[in-house]
Amino acid sequence: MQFELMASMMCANYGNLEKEVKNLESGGIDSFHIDIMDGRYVPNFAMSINDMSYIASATKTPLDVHLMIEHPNNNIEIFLRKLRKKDTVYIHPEAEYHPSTTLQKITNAGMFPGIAINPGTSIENVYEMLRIVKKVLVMSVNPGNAGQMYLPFVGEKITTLLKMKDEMNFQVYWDGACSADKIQKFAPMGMDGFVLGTTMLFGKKKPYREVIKEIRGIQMSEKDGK
Ligand code: S6P
Ligand code: MG
Repeated sequence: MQFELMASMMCANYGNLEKEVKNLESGGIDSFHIDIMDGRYVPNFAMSINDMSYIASATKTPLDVHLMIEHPNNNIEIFLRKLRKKDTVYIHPEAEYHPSTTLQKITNAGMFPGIAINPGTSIENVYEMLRIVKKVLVMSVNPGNAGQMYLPFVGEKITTLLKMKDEMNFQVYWDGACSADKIQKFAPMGMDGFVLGTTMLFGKKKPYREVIKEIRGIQMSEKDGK
């Protein structure tokens, strides 16, 4: 069973971002999750375009850019210019008049197009976009902050998406309050990856390598049926 692990960089220590990036990279993280917020679409400001550009320049590991901004179509080129072909850009369809136009821009620039689905948004609302995206980021907390509680009603939507993904050709990723029990339950069902924040990865007083190895160990226990 294979699944990707992404580090939610808004939870990193900005006192030494270079060291954080290197330690996460050598610890075996699969990508860097970059939460960009505008203080309007969500009531917070997290990472900036400068943080994103710095991380893109400091590592060859893919970036997973989660845009929590209104009308990204107005200025998405600013982000796309700084990214590489292997990077992913997620938009929130509710934040855009014509989300498929914005997704097309991401595709044309050579990045993987994705949508983020809020806890309160149904699959039916985004159904047509599932045909054109490569990745779906399911929010299991309301967008805007790290360190929130998992919203259990989202589980049913995730289960449905996992049943649809092969036929419609997209991958499904988890964002928000990811814990061991969630990986244990949803990875065997076909979840492609998990964003790790304060719940599992940051502030653990253990090297990232050790934490990531333990998380990958969850996969082994499942496989071995222990
Ligand atoms: C929330 C954001 C997420 C968080 C992540 C943090 O708006 O999109 O990526 O950074 O959920 O993880 P945790 O374990 O602190 O909830
Ligand atoms: Mg995020």
